[in-house]
Amino acid sequence: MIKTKLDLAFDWQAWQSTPDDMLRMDLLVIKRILFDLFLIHEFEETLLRLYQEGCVWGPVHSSVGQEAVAAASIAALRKTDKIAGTHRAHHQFLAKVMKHATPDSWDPCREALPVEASLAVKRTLAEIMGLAPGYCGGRGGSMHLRHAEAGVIGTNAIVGGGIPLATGTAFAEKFKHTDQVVLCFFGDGATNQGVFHEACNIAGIWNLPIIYFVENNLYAVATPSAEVCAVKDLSAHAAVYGMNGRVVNGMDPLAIYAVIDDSARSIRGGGRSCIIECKCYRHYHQGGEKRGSAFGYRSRREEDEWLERDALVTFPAAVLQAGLLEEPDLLNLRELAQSAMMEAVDYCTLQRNARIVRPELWPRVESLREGVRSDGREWQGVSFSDPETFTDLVEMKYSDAIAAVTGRWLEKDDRVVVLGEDVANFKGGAYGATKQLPERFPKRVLNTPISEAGFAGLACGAAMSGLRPVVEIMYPDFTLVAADQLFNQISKLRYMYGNTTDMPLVVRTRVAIGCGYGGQHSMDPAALYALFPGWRIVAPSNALDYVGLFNSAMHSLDPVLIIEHHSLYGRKFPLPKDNLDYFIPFGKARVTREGKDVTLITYGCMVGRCEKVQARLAEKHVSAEIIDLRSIDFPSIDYDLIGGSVAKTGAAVVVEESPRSQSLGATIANEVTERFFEWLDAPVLRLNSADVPNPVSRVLESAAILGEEEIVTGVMSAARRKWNGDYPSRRTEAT
Ligand SMILES: Cc1ncc(C[n+]2csc(CCOP(=O)(O)OP(=O)(O)O)c2C)c(N)n1
Ligand SMILES: [Mg+2]
Repeated sequence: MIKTKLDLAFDWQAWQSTPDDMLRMDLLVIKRILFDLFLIHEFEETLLRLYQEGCVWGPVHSSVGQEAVAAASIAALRKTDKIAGTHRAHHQFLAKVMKHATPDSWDPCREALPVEASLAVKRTLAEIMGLAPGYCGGRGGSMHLRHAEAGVIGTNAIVGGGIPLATGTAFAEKFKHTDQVVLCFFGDGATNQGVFHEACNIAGIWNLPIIYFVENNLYAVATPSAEVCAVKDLSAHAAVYGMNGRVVNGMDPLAIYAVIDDSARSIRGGGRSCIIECKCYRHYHQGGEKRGSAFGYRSRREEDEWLERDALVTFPAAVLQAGLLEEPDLLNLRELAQSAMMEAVDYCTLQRNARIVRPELWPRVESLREGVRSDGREWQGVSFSDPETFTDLVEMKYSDAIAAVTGRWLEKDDRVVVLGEDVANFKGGAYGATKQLPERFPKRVLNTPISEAGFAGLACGAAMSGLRPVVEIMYPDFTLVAADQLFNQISKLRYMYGNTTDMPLVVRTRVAIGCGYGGQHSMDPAALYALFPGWRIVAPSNALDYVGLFNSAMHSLDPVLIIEHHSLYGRKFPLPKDNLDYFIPFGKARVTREGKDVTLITYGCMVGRCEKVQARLAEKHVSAEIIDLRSIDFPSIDYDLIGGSVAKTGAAVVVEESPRSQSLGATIANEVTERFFEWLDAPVLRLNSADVPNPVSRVLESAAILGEEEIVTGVMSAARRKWNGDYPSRRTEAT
């Protein structure tokens, strides 16, 4: 056996400053770092007092102990660079908004605080207190801060959840050929989350302009980092993602500044992304004002040692010792920070017998439901088509129509990018849905790693940063692998960030029920996505609808799920010749077949199955009206059309291919009953496939799937109940 020792091609360094570095630093930068240090500290201590006084609702994860990390790292960025943070992000947020609100030439030792900067402190406090003047109108609070103009993409309360978004922003910046860098902050705990690794992998292969910055404060709540990670230095992870790794002391502002400055420069010049680990300490417990030792997971001695090393003590002392500033300068800086904070407290609170929140600053309760989705401004001036009126039609396969309309968008909108597994292989994806697009748009149709959470989250960040991603999730079941990104992030962030972002992305996925692929490849995802109201969902039952709904999806400022079905892929449908640009509105269903006895409410591939059943029902003297819902997220279901139909037929059956427990039907049936009870002559019936994970065996699978025969039987029973047990045939004869 020949064993050869292998080396990782990995540039790994620890950085530490020397007294000489201090002398080489720009004095203005030192003053700014000092000011930010004092301001962040003052802010956090004041916030904890407000919290104890009952003025702050929700947790306060203070950054006391980690002030220098944010102050120095953000000092090394440009104003236009972006940052993302976590549940513990007041320090980063404040440093970035202050950078935005002050001129680069502002000298905090000599000049007053600019008005915009004073307002930035006030608005940051207001947001954390849940007040209307906050950057997200109080919707986000302490853990979900966003200020896009200042370059704060957003902070995130899901540990690790924001990392793919930040990576998506870096992707967008590279795609747009800017030279901006993203600094993505997170804790040691987040490095054990899968999305951290998925995002790093994508950033590594695409060499994205991002710095992953681990604030390793040694604990995740009360769990020591060493107990949950076998690697001592977390930047070692960089080795496997083709990145550079750096370690720096969080109490050494000069080293932090230098390492960020160096990394950002290198990235702007096309160099590798990197993972920087900053060893630091939070002096308090996870949240609130007690020390960690009060909970027994660390010792007072350890805490006291870190307090002695605290940058808030050591850095000003080093600046004095170097003779760069005098004691009165430091006093000035401290007073400036304190007065900015006092003004912010006065802005947000009143001192009566006790301190209270200024009542006039609470958000309007009437605004509660605003901002879950776009206000619809994107639809002004858009004219919609009724495809029934089209003449001059040509035949096209459903899958070719997907590729054609996607290609049309790639052609006409340079913000569009297509992402997914194998989308650029086989000349157009595993099932032809991107046919010919890889060769026409090689830089915009991109194969991703098998990394659903990573690329769904990347699309989220990219959409928030001005791109229009189209993401293919190969099988809907894989949604569950990316659930946090799709549901906690994509669906909720517009609302949580106070309607300060749009989320224009499209997810396409192809249902494969009926292919023998089994229980992990046979999901109808409609009901799952419908649980999260940020999502719009369409399920085009034919190519004509596909094109019109795809166009609306691409134009929408909300995330849209397009549910395709394998049984439609190979079928040909009419399409207007030379016109792939028409829009079909969301929320408009269609009667595909008229009838007078019972309304079948359905969508997607079941439309065709119901149409086939209609003839068999007619033989049994039951006349069925078929409604193709098209839009199937709950707020978009076209109850006007359904109501009109039910008023005529007096009976409704919801027909879905999904198992009963994973279907939209319960909600639809309930709404129809509540809204149209007086018109109903029978309870609303639901027909679904069997409640089992789809079995592979051909016999079992076809027994599981709701087939024509069962639809006939189900609809007949609805008709019988409508006619009080009379057989439809007798009733028909009688009328
Ligand atoms: C996915 C997820 N799991 C658990 C939590 C609960 N939680 C909030 S903060 C935290 C610790 C995070 O530790 P770390 O990443 O080291 O950041 P630090 O708090 O030390 O800044 C945990 C477990 C969460 N918010 N999200
Ligand atoms: Mg930690």
